[in-house]
Amino acid sequence: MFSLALINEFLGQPPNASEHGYQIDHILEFCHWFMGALFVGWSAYFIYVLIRFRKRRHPTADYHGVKSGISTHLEFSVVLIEAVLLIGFAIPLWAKRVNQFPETKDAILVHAIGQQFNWNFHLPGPDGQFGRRDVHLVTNSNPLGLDYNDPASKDDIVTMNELHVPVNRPVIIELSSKDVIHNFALVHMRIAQDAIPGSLIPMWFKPIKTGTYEIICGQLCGLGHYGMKGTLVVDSPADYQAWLKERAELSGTQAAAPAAPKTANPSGQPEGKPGEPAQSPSPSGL
Ligand SMILES: [Cu+2]
Repeated sequence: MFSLALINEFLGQPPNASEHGYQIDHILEFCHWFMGALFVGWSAYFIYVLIRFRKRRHPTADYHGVKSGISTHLEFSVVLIEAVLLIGFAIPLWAKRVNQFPETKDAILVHAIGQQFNWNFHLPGPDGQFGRRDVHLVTNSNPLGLDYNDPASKDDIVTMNELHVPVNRPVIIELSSKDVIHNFALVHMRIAQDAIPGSLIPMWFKPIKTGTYEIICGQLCGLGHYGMKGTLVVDSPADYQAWLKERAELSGTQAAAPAAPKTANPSGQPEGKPGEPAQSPSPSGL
């Protein structure tokens, strides 16, 4: 098992920090070893054929070829192993990730909204309710269009490129985008998901190690794509509470300043759907 783990490290995979990540790593390890064996096997066979059927030894071509069925058996075995990997391991693992979500009462709920070229995070604050968002309220200082006249918004926490979560608690992220397709990738958590304008896509993971990890955009989304990075901080429960308190105080002062004028929005949608393009603040990560 130890030597198996080495191939992931050798190929540059950062250490896993999520509960389910070990399952992903095992599949990756097996695939890497299997592909390595295929590479060595096919390469050796190629060299053997080059020597065995060289022109000097066979000045005239043999139009009947080799009659042995060994290559058919070999190819069938490869197809069989690949089918077992896909149907027996990869699809069930994927299905578990997308079908078996944790109870929302046990989980940390976060909205993540991609935009060229930043990740915005919206947390519901102590009341557990996400405030109303409206695309018409989007400004440079209010990138999510949070409606501060909505009582549920008062304690909401909005951050850019920085997300804190507590260790050993499931985190459910509802993902969307304000402009183009991005990809919210947490490599250390072994999880990635496209953020698509007009869609709200859930994903989840459970961090098991405290630390600071990178959030990247895994989808080429424009000229500043390379700079679309954020930080995921997995805190101890006490540190997480301290961060929440600090952010809640900050957002309280933001909410107190009536920066957002009330606009006519008869639809009263609970959340601004990010389908319409909104003006983006200048990219800070560049
Ligand atoms: Cu992006």
